[in-house]
Amino acid sequence: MDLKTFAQALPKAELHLHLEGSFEPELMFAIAKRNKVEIPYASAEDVRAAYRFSNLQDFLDIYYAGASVLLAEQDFYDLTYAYLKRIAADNVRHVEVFFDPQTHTERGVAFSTVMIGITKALSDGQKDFGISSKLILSFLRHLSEEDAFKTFEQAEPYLDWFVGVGLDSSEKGHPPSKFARVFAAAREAGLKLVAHAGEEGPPAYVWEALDILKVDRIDHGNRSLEDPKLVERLVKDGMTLTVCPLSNLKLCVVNDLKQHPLKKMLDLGLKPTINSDDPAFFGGYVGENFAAVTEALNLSKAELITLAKNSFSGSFLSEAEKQSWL
Ligand code: ES4
Ligand code: ZN
Repeated sequence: MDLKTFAQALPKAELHLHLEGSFEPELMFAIAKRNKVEIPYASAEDVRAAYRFSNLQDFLDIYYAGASVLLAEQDFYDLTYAYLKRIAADNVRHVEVFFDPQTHTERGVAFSTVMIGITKALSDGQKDFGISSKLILSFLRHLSEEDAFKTFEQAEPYLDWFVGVGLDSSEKGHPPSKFARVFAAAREAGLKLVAHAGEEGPPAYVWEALDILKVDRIDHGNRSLEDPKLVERLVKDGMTLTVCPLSNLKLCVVNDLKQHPLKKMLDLGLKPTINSDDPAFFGGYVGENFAAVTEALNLSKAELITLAKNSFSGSFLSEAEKQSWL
């Protein structure tokens, strides 16, 4: 068996996936049509042709525009179910997915509509594909902390429906410390905490995520490698990094996958995992991310096994559930 086939067949978890980023153009068109919403493209191919980004913000502008066709519970269900159906083929057995409620509530969609549509699909995904799942409510960091607090209040009746909170969207100029109080409130409520940090932002943002937000995982974390003291800290804490290779390539965080820091992270004793981030926009689901780095970085069988194990050990499954995969 070649290494790419081996990687594809490994049981794995995905820990960094934005549901809105799994919105394939064909489904976008179908939902736009049934909701009678106009989109400024003639075809799915046209949409794909627009997916050329030179940085995170370029992508986010198109990502929010695409998400604007999502209105009804069925739309959120279809989006989520399509993702689960697709990743069953990559032998993904567990997922911890982000959703961005503010992207929808800002447009007048009820919080409950988003929540119910997504969770019904997650439950059917468990039944139909045997994929277990957890949901992470992600705050948009370009909006205010007050806005994040409002979202957290709307989420309070649903505290049992999600495992934790995250922080995404435009990183530069929006340091983790901006959300210190709302993360403290989430921690008080017993939730897990994660934050995007060190994707485009400096190592200082990773330090803030650790020391001020007190996160349980770092999403991306690439730029941590610029600071040896930070690397030392992340190793000492056994901190999981949810790394997204094809995303990094598409958003020009790296210029070439051969220069991707994933292998260096493994060599330094860090705990990276491989994830797709926004697969419909970045050219591949988790299986394609595994295949791409296996080739570009010449990963060994042992490294692939470590990466798959990291995905379960870094998850928010119970210790007993983790052990069943390790
Ligand atoms: C995102 Cl790649 C990335 N970075 C930050 N926020 C995001 N939301 C969706 N994808
Ligand atoms: Zn992300």
